Amino acid sequence: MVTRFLREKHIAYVKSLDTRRDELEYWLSEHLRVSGIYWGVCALELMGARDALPRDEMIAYVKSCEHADGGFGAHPGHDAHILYTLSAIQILALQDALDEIDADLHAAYVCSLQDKATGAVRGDRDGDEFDTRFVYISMQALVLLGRFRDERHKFDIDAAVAYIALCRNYDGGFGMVPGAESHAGQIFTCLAALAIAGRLDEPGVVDRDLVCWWLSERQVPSGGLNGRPEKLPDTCYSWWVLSSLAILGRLDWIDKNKLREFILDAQDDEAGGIADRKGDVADVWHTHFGIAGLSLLGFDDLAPIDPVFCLPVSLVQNIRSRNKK
Ligand code: GRG
Repeated sequence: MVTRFLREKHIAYVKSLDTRRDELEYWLSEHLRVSGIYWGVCALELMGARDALPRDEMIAYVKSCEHADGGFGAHPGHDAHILYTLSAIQILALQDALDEIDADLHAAYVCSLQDKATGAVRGDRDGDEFDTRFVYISMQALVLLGRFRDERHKFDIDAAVAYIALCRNYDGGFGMVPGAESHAGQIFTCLAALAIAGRLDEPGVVDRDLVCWWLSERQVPSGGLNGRPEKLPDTCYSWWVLSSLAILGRLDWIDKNKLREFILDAQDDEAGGIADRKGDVADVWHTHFGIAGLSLLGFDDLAPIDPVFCLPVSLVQNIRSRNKK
């Protein structure tokens, strides 16, 4: 059983990811490369290793994924999608390089994806996939760009909140679209979107006791958290469940020490990185969300993370004070 946080190994693991170009996995993950960089860079920042990756090269790569009519793809030549647009903007924010892009261009792209009749947000211009993830992503992207509640960009916050309310279920949770099963990941996106909009207390939307009961029920005897009933625990829910509880001020509704044990035991004690659970192969997604969970729990001397933005608290504070000016 691994009982110590392996900081140096994880830093080395994240740094190694970009040098593995001879491995099949590197090429198989091209479709989500920009998000992979956000996960890696954010994890490094939480571990106090901001300079571990080459900044200029990273910024140039992100900009090579930019589309002239707004938005970012996952890799150069890939279509723009809201998922990668947020990751690109988050990386630039983490590198203090947001002034290298045209904020109005990307804010216009994000706003163009909202269906003003329902408040829902589609993932890309050509598709018809709507998902509560995209509502949250639009709001976070607009805040980072300094264009939230900006008269030049029409994002209908009331309609978005009404759409989220429609996605609420009888068990207090939220799903991907109206009528879809509650899932911890979607609960995070809905609560975080409501938090950004300042509407967590919207009448009839968030039943704090009920949803926090549902979330705390996600902890299984091993200490790990699952994303919905009867599913296996997975390190990434150390973020989706915990951040939701943190947004509602109920982090103490789970056993923190047992969860830490579960996350630490999923570490690869040779090559570094964290897996979904003990014995599985580590990857950058679980490494990031495992470390983000430990940060929320206040363990292992990690930089504090903001539960709404999934970015370091210090960065979110800077962005908020910049937006106030
Ligand atoms: C900036 C933190 C941040 C997020 C951006 C992408 C996104 C917005 C949110 C994703 C929320 C979400 C739905 C997370 C869950 C992802 C996941 C592990 C899905 C797996 O679902 P299943 O059904 O797995 O395959 P289970 O665990 O239910 O068996």
